[in-house]
Amino acid sequence: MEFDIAQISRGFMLDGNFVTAERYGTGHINDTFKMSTDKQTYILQRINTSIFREPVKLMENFVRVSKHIESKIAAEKAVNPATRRRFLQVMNSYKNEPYFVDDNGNFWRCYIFVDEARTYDVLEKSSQAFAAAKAFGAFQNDLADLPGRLHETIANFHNTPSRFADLKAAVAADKCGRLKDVAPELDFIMAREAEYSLLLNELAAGNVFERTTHNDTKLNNVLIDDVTGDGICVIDLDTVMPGLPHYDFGDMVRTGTSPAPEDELDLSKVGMRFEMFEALLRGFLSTAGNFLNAREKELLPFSGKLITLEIGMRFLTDYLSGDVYFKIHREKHNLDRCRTQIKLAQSIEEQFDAMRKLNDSL
Ligand code: ADP
Ligand code: GN1
Ligand code: MG
Repeated sequence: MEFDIAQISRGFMLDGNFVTAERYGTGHINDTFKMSTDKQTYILQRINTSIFREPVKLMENFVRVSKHIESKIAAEKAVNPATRRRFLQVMNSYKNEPYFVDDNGNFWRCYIFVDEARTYDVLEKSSQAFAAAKAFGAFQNDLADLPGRLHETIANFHNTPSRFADLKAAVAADKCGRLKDVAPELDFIMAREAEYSLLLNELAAGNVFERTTHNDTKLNNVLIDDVTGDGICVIDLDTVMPGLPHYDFGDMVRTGTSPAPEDELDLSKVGMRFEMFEALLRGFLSTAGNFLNAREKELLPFSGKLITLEIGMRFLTDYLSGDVYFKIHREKHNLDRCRTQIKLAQSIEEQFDAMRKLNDSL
């Protein structure tokens, strides 16, 4: 293994002694390990500090958020041990900090592994979509009264016009000579420019409101309980910061409705499954419905299309820039990812009237 995990584990105040560790999960940004001592299983992560430039502030957010959620759960059910599985319990280092810096300057964090639950890269049934969306809605609801404002861990993270400007800059630079591969994808994205500022215009007009949102609600960022099927714990808190509820709902539509993975090569398998959209909508509204205003609700179907296009343009930008942001595991991986997003956006457009009708009826 490229890191001495046993050594790193000794930087944290853990229960027991290190036994084993393995790489874990399919995230594109951090390095994640499942690690066991003789007493307890943990998740250990190396924070990607070329992306998250201020890891100390990031961990300050992380702890504030997880403690706030813990307090909500405690208020609800004081002594049920199962409640310990519903938020991330961060382990402190021997310096009493919620992170550990190794000899090479790497930032590590560690929290308790939630047993008997798992994440899904592709959802199998609509009850999982309902459960996941309900959990992400509850997450926003729980954080509605978080005192103060969180740090912005990545500026303009869901600013679609700014992401579009980044794409145009990558096109102009064509640093790797890859522009020739991407004409249809680029055309599709360019043709929809007028839509990219819609949510920000609504925000500026005071029709929708900034809240504390997760901002990376990929469906594999919620743990689904193996026994009950409930969305037990929202994870991957790096980008929890001020945002619009639509960023979260949109990313659920992007990642929860297609039957194929984000990097599927056979595009005929990619599309928006209406029953999954319906389950996401019903699940999200079951917990977020009471704090969203009428206009915010009305814009939920649109957010699915917008965030799908936004992430599609980020994959394309990274492909053109030489794969410097998202981890890739094969040649053209980012282009493949971009293509699924375009296919999905197309499928959303085709079903958009029905999506809107359903939304209006709820
Ligand atoms: P990334 O930022 O790389 O996506 P995540 O924090 O989402 O990293 O973790 C990667 C994967 O590890 C998740 O998709 C999930 O399967 C698993 N995981 C993360 N935290 C926990 C936890 N506390 N308990 C169990 N599994 C976890
Ligand atoms: C990244 O870390 P992960 O894999 O959950 C990215 C998201 C993208 C997603 C695309 C900090 O999420 O914004 O939507 O990949 N996270 C960051 O799969 O950029
Ligand atoms: Mg993740």
